[in-house]
Amino acid sequence: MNIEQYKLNEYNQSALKDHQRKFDFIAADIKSIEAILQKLINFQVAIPSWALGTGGTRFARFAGGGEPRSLEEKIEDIGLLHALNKSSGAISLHIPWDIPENAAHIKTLAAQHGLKFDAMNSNTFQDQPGQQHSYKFGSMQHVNKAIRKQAVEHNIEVIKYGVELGSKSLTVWLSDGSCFPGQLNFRKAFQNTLESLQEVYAALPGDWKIFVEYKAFEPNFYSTTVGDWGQSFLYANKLGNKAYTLVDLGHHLPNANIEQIVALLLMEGKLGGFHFNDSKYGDDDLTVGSIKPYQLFLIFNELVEGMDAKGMNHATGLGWMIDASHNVKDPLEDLLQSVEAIMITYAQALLVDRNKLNEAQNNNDVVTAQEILQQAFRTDVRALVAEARLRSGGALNPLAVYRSEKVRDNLIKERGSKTVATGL
Ligand code: LRH
Ligand code: MN
Repeated sequence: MNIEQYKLNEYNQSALKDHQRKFDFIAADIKSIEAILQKLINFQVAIPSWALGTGGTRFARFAGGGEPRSLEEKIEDIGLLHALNKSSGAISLHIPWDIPENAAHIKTLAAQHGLKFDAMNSNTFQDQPGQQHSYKFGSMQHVNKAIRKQAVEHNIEVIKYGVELGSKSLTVWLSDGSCFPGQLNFRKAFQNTLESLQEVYAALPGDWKIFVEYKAFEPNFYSTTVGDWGQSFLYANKLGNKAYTLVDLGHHLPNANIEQIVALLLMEGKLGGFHFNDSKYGDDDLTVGSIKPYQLFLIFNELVEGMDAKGMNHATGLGWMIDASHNVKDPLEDLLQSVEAIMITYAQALLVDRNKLNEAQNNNDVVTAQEILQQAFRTDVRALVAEARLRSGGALNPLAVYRSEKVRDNLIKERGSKTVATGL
């Protein structure tokens, strides 16, 4: 379903006066307003192809209807998100859930929606129909060389699809691990996984990156072979300078200081990208900023500080991706909320007075340091983010337009109420 530009302009026109008042109010206090607006306009978040349908748990899945039945329809849905917020200009594909049968056609269709292909994702955490060897006891860690070989070949195949689509990176998340003490030799599992990743690394095109995604637990519940940032960092260092770590916010043990992890990985030049989501307990894959918005702000605060310290371009220096699953919300509304939360938090981090913060830190003035951070976090930057959208041709209020245009109802009319999208 498309939303015509003239329609967007009409919605914006009716909201313009109110927006202008709010924008003028916040702009009055911000010296580098144009530079900040340009950074927001340039910042694009990749949408996961596996999160356009209704998610579920082992207990139940409550289908929402109108779900995309093909990669083409997934590109249409992401194209609609991007038309509304002009900040969703990339897709992250998961193979084999979204194999581009005709890559040239898929690439053209995506380009027509202003979309690029971000990191490709391999899948050796499920057995596919007709697959020779099972990944029940792991893939790259497996004690059996033939199964490790199968996993390596799959990842090389995923790279091939990515090259055809213009992607420049591969994310490897391994569910490998163990459920009981004694089941696994940790050292051998590490060595097998490293050797397998080295074979995939050797197959990477010169200008590609590989992201090693870590996760504390699930689906294994005693050990995970890439279980935390330290292990991912170890692999990335041993693999080479095209290998980086990937931080999925939901993959940490409770109360982990993720902003400190991010600061150190960035300092070491080994932070490759993010899977943004939020969680209260485990890998809940909830809407970004819906549970711990201050933690997300502290993470973006470290990102802006660390990237500026290295002279990195905020928009292109790291892989910005969402990884979510929608059990009770309309997937597209949930993704609109997640992108909005990311843009708001990035804008707040850009408002932090770094010189004053540096001075307070050097004076061990703890109170002032906290006040400087919370001044930014407590600043309502929504009009700033809306202005960036307006200047990019997007909607001042994407969610309101999505609802007013009855997008989900139209998708159900077009696709039916029982369609099931591939993915989680
Ligand atoms: C694992 C994970 C990984 C994806 C999968 C869909 O929990 O975060 O990034 O492959 O979700
Ligand atoms: Mn993830």
